[in-house]
Amino acid sequence: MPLSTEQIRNIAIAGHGSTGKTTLLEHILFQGGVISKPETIESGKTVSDYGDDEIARKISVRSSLTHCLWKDKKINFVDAPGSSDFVGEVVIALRACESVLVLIDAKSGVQIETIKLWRNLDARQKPRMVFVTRMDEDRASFDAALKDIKDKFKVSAVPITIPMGEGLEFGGVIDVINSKAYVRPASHDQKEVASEIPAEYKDAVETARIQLCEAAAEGDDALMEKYLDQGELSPEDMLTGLRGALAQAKIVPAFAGSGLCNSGVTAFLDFAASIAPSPLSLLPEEVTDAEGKQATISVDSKLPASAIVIKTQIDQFSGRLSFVKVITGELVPELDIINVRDGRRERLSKLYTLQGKKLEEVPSLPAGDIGIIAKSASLKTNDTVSTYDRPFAFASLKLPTPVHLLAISASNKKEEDKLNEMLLKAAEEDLTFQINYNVETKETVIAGMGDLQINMILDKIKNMTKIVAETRVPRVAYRETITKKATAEYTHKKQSGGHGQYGRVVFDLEPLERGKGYEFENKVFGGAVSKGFMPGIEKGIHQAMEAGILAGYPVVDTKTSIIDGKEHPVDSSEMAFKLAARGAFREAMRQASPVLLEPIMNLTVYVEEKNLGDVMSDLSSRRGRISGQNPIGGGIIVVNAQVPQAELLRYAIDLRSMTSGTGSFEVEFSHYAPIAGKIADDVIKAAQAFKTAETEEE
Ligand SMILES: Nc1nc2c(ncn2[C@@H]2O[C@H](COP(=O)(O)OP(=O)(O)OP(=O)(O)O)[C@@H](O)[C@H]2O)c(=O)[nH]1
Ligand SMILES: [Mg+2]
Repeated sequence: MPLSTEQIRNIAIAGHGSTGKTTLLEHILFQGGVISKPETIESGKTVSDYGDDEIARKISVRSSLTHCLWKDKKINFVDAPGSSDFVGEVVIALRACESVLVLIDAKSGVQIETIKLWRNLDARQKPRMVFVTRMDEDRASFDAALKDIKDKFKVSAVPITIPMGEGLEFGGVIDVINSKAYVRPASHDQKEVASEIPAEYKDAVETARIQLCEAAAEGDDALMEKYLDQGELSPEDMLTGLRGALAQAKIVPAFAGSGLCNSGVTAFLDFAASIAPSPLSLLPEEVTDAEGKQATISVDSKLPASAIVIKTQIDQFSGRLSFVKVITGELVPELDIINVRDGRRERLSKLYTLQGKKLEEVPSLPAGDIGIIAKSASLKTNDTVSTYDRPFAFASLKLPTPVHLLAISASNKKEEDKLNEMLLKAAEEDLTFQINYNVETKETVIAGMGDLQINMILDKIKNMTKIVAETRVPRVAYRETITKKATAEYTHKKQSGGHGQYGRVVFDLEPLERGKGYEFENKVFGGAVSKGFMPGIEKGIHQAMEAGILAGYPVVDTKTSIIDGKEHPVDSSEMAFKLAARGAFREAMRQASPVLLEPIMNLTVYVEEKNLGDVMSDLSSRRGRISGQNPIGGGIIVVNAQVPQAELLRYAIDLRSMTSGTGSFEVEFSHYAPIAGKIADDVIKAAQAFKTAETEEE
């Protein structure tokens, strides 16, 4: 029987780096009967971390899709990486899943990436559960972890399981709802089996049960009445209450366990299969139709088919894989769909699901499911595929803007094109990685979330193609402008023998407001220069503005008025006036007190309270102007500042080392501002040095 939407559960596994997400998932897949032997990160053979780069570095780099069947449900698990460099992959996992299992290390408690994740989940009103893992390790404490959650997030997580012993004494967990104990298996490759609750834990279970009943009744008036009347709730009532409260993200169920010991996995799966939100409980999706009108649409299997491409992976063996989340109807092989982005029609071929890297063909993908369309060259991440007569597009992934910029070139100049091609491919797979050519600085600039992500991309390219890339701090796109009005004249004259050249112009040059760019006015009276030469004159001004007289940066925000000039009946031409205009502009600029302008950025820094002082004094040493600092919960302060771009070129790395990896930031262009003194002199010197180097190379 094909799967129905009601049978599907999608759960993202996320949390701070190295908490044990991939290890827990491996044991979920083992307990769920997908694999017969669970592997470890150290063996490099886990289902989820299968990429060469993941195996080599022993970390997750990409979100991977797996699933298991449990109690007639198909539970899709999307295992997200924990490092902040791969936050784009976390966004993909959250887009695909109705609920999130947040992993917390029982020794370390809530860590910074988890705080950031939680904020993200709050913004999306995403239901979440927490799994306090690594209970087997020394100093592990379930209660301390729950207290940390309460302190940092101001919510009480309600235990669904409680541990039997902790740390080196950790002996397994008790499922409070179903009143079963699961003794920690003797080794991680043995299955968990249920047993009676040991007498010594009866009281603790009773306390946890009361807490659960209260949590279940809390959001449901009828249940609350029943609970107050009868003093307890049946397991069925408890499940109903918890299901409703979790779907609305009103409670946070908590589990204890250890991925590596295969402990606490069964109770979690039982809970997930019966209580985790189904796709039908998803908040309605926002859509935009062809006329730009906004609407919403909910997951519904009876409507025509529509799905969003949430991820593109170009796999060495399987080719191009488009991960889709089906929202309405059903995708089936041979279905004719429209790609809403360009209106192109396409016939689907086979459909798949994934277990890590292993493709498994499926007869259909129902509404709510996550699956794979393979080898479709035209599909891109964020595309909507649809069989609607009047198709609409789903909202795109909300990805952070890459903040770490590097100029890049191939060590071997002949490989430049191939390198660019590979970088473009990488950018297609990872939307938090971008590549652009900066015409002002004449550099190819790549942008990502951090060094780790960029190095992994470059390593992969090197492994596949042998191309070695060189990266360096990118040049800043300075500009030049003037600060006062000036008048200048220039005559271009070449009249020695044959057809000569003659043009003379007199210019007024004046500053314009910042951001106005360029204006030109013809103020010539009495036809001293004919109208026909004006286009040539404007071309000359443009040419002069491309490279200013201070350091060769583009000139902006000036108005040039031609007030007089002279032409020759035979020797004047468009070319002659172009050269005259260029000369006059440069001369006028020289007299108009030219200055350099530098880009100023709006910077938003997220930092833990304890690092605030360091971050603030560092910002002032970067010529930053701080405009605000506000606590946003979880001990995190947001600092807003305006800082010159030149001071932020290595900020992704510096902030990390200043805050032991806990700080993060966002940055966007604000405006151009003048610079003077030593700072300007240094820019001019650097530009001259660059020009000399360039000339020598030629
Ligand atoms: N003792 C113990 N070690 C664990 C447990 N879970 C994971 N580990 C170890 O912790 C390390 C990190 O585990 P991963 O499963 O890769 O953690 P992760 O959260 O998936 O890491 P990223 O995806 O890279 O963020 C590995 O060395 C695991 O063997 C656990 O329950 N107990
Ligand atoms: Mg992992």
